[in-house]
Amino acid sequence: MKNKAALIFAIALGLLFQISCNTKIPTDLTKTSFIPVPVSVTATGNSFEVRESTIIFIQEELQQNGEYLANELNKIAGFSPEVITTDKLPANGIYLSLSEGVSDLGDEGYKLTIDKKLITISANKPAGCFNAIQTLLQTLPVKANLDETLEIATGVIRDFPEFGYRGAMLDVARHFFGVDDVKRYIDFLAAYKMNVLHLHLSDDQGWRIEIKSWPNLTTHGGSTQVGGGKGGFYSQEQYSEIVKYAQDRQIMIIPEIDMPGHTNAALASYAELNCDGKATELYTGTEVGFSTFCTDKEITYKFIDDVVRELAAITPGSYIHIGGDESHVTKEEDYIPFVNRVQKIVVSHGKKVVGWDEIANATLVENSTVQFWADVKNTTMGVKQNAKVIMSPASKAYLDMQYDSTSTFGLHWAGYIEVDAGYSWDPVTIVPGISKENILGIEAPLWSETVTNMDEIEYMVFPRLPGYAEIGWSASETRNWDEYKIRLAQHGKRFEANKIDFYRSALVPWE
Ligand code: TNX
Repeated sequence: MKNKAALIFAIALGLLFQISCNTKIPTDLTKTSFIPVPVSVTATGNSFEVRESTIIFIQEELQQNGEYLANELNKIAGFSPEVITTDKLPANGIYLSLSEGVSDLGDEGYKLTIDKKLITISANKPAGCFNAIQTLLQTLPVKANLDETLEIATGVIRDFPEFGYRGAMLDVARHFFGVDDVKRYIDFLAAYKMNVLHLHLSDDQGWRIEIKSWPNLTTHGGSTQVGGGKGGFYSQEQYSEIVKYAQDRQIMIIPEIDMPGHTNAALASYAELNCDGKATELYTGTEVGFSTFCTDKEITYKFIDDVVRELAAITPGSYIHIGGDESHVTKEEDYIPFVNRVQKIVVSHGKKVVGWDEIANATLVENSTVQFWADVKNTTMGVKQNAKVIMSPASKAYLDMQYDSTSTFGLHWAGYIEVDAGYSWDPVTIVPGISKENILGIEAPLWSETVTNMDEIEYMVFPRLPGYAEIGWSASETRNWDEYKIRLAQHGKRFEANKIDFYRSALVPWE
């Protein structure tokens, strides 16, 4: 009997101890593992508690942000705070505002002030407010236990990005990924304040966007993929749904139609696009550089004009990507006038051109952007023509490169990219002779020859993506692998809670 009482006492004590450990209240904001690391974090030693009764007050223009935050808090805590529009600073709750006094923080910067009773977000634009919300969410668990109180350490964060372009690419042509997968990919980007998703919509193996004036592109050209699966495509309606989902998360979609090479899916769908007038067979292999549009047929340009017109009409972002890479079977004397003419088509539909670095061999029109992936000479040539550059060095930023020789998926033609190598480079010094003013920012492309489903996407993307986000957001002098890997390790439990199938690199001290 006495023993039993002692046992109960011991269990009770143990429980109490566990509860008090679980509910340890955070009071030092500087201890939070933010990625990307903010410009400045100051702690004030107290804490704010998020409760069911916490109200989100918003200025009118921030409706979207307010609803997003309420929805995210619902996912974490199982309750959805009320969102109320007001112009007056409230005494309690969370207040999202577009205010003066932060003009030095730019379009995407923000000030986040956490006091005992009130959290205030001040930004110049909704994009800044959205970024502040991501910072705030990183102070909370991804999913709270029922008995847990949601406490946030108090303090002040001032923050703004180093580069305006922080992107990732998804190749939906080699393997097709449906709308829900793309939305999940967008959520990954949003969580780390990335603001561009480049969709590689066409290649030799598949055409993935409905073009109403050329319907065979998708019915035939979209009907397979690498390895011979059934492929797929987005209707224009589905594409618009993706665009809207991205827009609500401050992410711009850049659609790519790769040409004049990487075009077998189109060439198989329409015989008249081939120089010999014969449609090619569909292709399910992984070779590159064997296909080309017929650059001296007029119908080719009528086709491109139709495609770009329809695509521009459903793309609110300012860019159309024209590919231009690895056109090994297009003669140089054909490639250059082709790119020159296609740039004009894009501009005539009100969009700016982006192309892989090869397009710098042509005469670039004003506002064209060159995406560096492999060739320093091309990129330098682009800058000499006043083009801006997006940095996607294959040996550093390609999400389809294997981590090491034991990786199950991925390629290694540009080398292995362990998590430290993916993190430790500077976009400004990667191409000699160009400077920061020439660079829009960075993009990490995921090519999908070897990647067939969401789990495999996640394995290649995590944990490298947060590192690319930090390279785009945080100044190079503030970045240091030994310090970063500790913060990254803390995000392991966030990946787990989000059911992200990530690569547990031995270089990161996961908990
Ligand atoms: C090169 S990068 C390509 C793609 C491949 C990729 C595989 C670039 C502009 N072209 O067609 O998918 O390598 O890593």
